[in-house]
Amino acid sequence: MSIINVKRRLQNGHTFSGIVLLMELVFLFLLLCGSAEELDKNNVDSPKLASCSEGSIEKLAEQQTMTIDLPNLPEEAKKMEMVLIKAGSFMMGSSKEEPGRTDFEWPLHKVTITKSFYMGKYEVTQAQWEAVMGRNPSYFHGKPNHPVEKVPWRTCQKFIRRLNALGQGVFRLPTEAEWEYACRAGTETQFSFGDSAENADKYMWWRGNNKLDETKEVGLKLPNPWGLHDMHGNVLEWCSDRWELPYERGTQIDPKGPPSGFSFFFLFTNRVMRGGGIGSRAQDCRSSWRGREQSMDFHYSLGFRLVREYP
Ligand SMILES: [Ca+2]
Repeated sequence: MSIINVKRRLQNGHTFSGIVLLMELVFLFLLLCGSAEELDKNNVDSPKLASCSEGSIEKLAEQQTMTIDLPNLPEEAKKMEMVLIKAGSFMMGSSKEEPGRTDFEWPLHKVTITKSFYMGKYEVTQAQWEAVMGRNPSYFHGKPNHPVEKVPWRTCQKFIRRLNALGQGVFRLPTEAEWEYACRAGTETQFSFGDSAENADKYMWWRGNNKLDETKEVGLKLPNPWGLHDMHGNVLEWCSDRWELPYERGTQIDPKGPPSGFSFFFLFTNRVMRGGGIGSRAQDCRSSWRGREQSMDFHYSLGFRLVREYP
């Protein structure tokens, strides 16, 4: 780990356990004072996806992409674009023989996604966050088309509530299964661009091509087969699921993670993050890689992308 990396981690709380413990004590105080209801509003489980009737299926081909109109987004800023991801099945996780595999990855198993959904073509940018929230928390602030970072999972829920209030659809974080389904885009290789990291520079920002350990403008690298950019690398991406250790499991239908769970500090749940980031090794940007952070944690290489429910 480089000196600059260590310095940023100390500044930005990648493992700021002391601060988290203090915040959890504050949470406990609020809980005792009866204020937990407000916090519970942030603890949004994966909501049900919108149903997709047979009639509406016919419209899928006509609505492969859509652009979300954010009222306060500067004209020159990158628009919030969504790509239609059609329902289907895939093999989630990795085989035990896959190079670079970690014990946190799911064993290979079949997953069926029963409802089509829209996925963000890019990670949510600083300008998009600011248009909705009125401020920009990013460590690399002042770069409107870079991904927003330093956004705790819980604050992302606040962003999503405000976005939903604009009346342009129902937005949420992707489930871990939706994220991997969209990342793989029909592929079964280590990356959506193959098994070799030799081509990684064409498709992702990671430790190997980002010596300064800085985020990059979204969409500069080639997309995956379904048109999504930066699924591998740039910022790590929050998913809606609570963290759970992997185990052998049979076929899953729309898995959403465990209904409850607690972190080491017992109050704030660990949530799943995917895709690797600017400081990650290539193998930690593979489609099946998975990691976790506490829902109040934040980091300069941890952001998110959105799902918009279909239609
Ligand atoms: Ca990413």
